[in-house]
Amino acid sequence: MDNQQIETIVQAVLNEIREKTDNTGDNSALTEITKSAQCEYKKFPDLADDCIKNQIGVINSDNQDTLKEIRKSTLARVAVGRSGPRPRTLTLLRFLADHSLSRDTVFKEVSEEWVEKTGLFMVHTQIENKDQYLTRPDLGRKLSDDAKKIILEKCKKNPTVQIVLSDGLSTDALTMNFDEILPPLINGFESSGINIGTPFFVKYGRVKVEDEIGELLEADVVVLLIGERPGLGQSESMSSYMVYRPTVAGTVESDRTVISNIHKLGTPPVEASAVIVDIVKKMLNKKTSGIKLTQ
Ligand code: B12
Repeated sequence: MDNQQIETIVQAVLNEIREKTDNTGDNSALTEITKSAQCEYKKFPDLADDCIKNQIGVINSDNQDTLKEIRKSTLARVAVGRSGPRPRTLTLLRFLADHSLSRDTVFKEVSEEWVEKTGLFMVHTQIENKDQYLTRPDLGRKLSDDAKKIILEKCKKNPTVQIVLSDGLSTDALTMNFDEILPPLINGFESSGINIGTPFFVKYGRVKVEDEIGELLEADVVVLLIGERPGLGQSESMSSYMVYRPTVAGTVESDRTVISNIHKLGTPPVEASAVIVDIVKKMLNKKTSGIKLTQ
């Protein structure tokens, strides 16, 4: 469904509500919606309000408290009720709102101004634009020739840990978590006496690009902070993919260790940075990563 169609549906629903209100002289339709969402009455409820997000739509249930507990325990669309065999309008609108957020964060570009503000330098993979990023994951796993040159020019060689950031599949994951993940991560490594390389940003990156970077810089461990494929209701989630002495030809997926779900409602970024430092120390100690680290 494209944005135009979503907007048409939203407008139609709002018009219908307005009509009912005007014709009957009361606000019963709106009251019903906000009541079912257990929200304070508002003429046009904001779909981003917590009370709308956490609505219990099952009316007259025997056990509202249990439903509330279930609802609180997950972002999944449970206990939203129904209207006959269909979802309620409010549930559908929330679904569409979450869907748009997820789509937006995949398609959004990380701006050059943002990168400049962070003080990082930026390199590109072999991808030229977002469409190509989504259709050619293989090119997102390789650095462009320019990128290789810039990295060799600007980065410290042979670091113990090389930190790399990338937009991946969620621009918001990077921009929303950045301030709370990179500084504590650097502090954590520094206070453990670990020699860190020069952190930088890879535009249009895929996970495997970390292997080429590690090989190029001869790093002991590469920590890649990258935007995850967004889910419905969570579009700011970041992952950390960590690997010991990676090489393009030799590293396989099971050599990586991953922490996912890094965002304010999952593993908060500050907490994640402490976990990453611990894992990296273990990697350096055992001289391995991924499945072998757990054996
Ligand atoms: C897409 C996805 C997959 C796809 C990857 C296909 C692809 N080419 O993208 C498929 C279905 C193959 C997959 C398989 C697995 N996945 Co998966 N996957 C995801 C998902 C939904 C998104 C990942 C993402 O956005 N990556 C970022 C983009 C930019 O990366 P990319 O370069 O395009 O793709 C790479 C990564 O996705 C990576 N990857 C994907 N899953 C996993 C899991 C592990 C352990 C590792 C090391 C790497 C890895 O492999 C891709 C190729 O390099 C996450 C959930 C999440 N919220 O992150 C779970 C997630 C990362 N997967 C998970 C798991 C457990 C697995 C499997 C081990 C499941 C299994 N038992 O077989 C396998 C391992 C596959 C592997 N690569 O080694 C867990 C990891 C938990 C953890 N902390 O260890 C997650 C967090 C889901 C979860 N909540 O349980 N996965």
